[in-house]
Amino acid sequence: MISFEDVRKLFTSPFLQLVSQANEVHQKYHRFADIQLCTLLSIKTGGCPEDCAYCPQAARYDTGVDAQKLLDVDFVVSTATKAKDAGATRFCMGAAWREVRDGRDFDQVLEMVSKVNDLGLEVCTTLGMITDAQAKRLKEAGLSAYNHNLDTSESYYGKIIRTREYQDRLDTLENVRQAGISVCCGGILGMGETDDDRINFLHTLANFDPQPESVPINALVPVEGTPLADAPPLDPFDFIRVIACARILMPRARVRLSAGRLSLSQEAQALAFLAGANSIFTGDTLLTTPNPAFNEDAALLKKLGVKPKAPFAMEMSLAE
Ligand code: SAM
Ligand code: DTB
Ligand code: SF4
Repeated sequence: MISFEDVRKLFTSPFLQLVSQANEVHQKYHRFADIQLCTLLSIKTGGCPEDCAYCPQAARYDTGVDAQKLLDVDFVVSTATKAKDAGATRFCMGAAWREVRDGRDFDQVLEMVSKVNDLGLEVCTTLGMITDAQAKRLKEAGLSAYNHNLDTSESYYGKIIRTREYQDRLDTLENVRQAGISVCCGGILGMGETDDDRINFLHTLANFDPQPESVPINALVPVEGTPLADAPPLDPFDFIRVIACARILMPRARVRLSAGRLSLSQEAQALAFLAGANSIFTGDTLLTTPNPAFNEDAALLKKLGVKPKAPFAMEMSLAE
């Protein structure tokens, strides 16, 4: 059990000391050359009944994102194939659902999972809340990981989302874990949370047993029409501080520099990698918001001398 005070001590340590410590942990558990490229696809966009204050896909906010139906399996498979050809080794499919409902749409998602898995990509989905039975079906279809974020501290959560409880999130994460699916769980910075909220959020994540295999750290992408449209911009040093803490507290996890990279300079991103981030989303769009252009990311990685991660399927065959 990692104590709240230990997390606070770490979080409040001088910036350079923290980054240096994170870097030491990073070098012990990972290789700098190993930065995983992931591609996101919104398979069901908009029209979500939830009230997440940051989200452009919530139906109740006028954000210009229209509700669409679930995408065709063939379109998804062809997008995943292109992502693989462009060097991605993980393909993440997101749906603007509160929760998964059994039926035709879920069956179609299971088919997508199975076909993307057949391409030799790690396959992740983020579909909202799921039951234990749904988690088992996803696992059987070949799902590698399920993304479900805590987003922030338990006490600040109620200020951001009122249509579900923190405990609902924890229950879904437990269902994912019990089904033998790897857990992808992180949060968003820059929503008006305090340092104590950030410490609390890191404390909760780090005390999951086992810890999450994947921790996406997002900077809020402010979207017009959402309640957080005018949130003040996040200081990149605060972003990197949380990444460094995540690396130290969860040494084996893949810490993902996720949404919000457009507001970070390439130098700030380089510092984030030194502090332990080892994954990015590539492609011009995240789910609905813009992301750095693929060519810019390729140029950045080249400048840094890092090579993308080999597909896990290849790693497995090498290990045999
Ligand atoms: N509906 C599902 C859910 O909420 O779990 C899955 C999709 S939801 C868009 C996935 C995650 O995207 C959210 O948990 C949140 O962390 C992140 N996200 C959404 N809008 C964002 C924004 N404007 N800026 C940063 N991250 C955002
Ligand atoms: C996560 O933590 N970040 C990604 C992924 N999980 C699904 C999503 C970011 C979405 C940003 C807002 C958008 O593009 O709509
Ligand atoms: Fe819906 Fe997910 Fe957006 Fe919340 S974050 S409004 S649940 S799509």
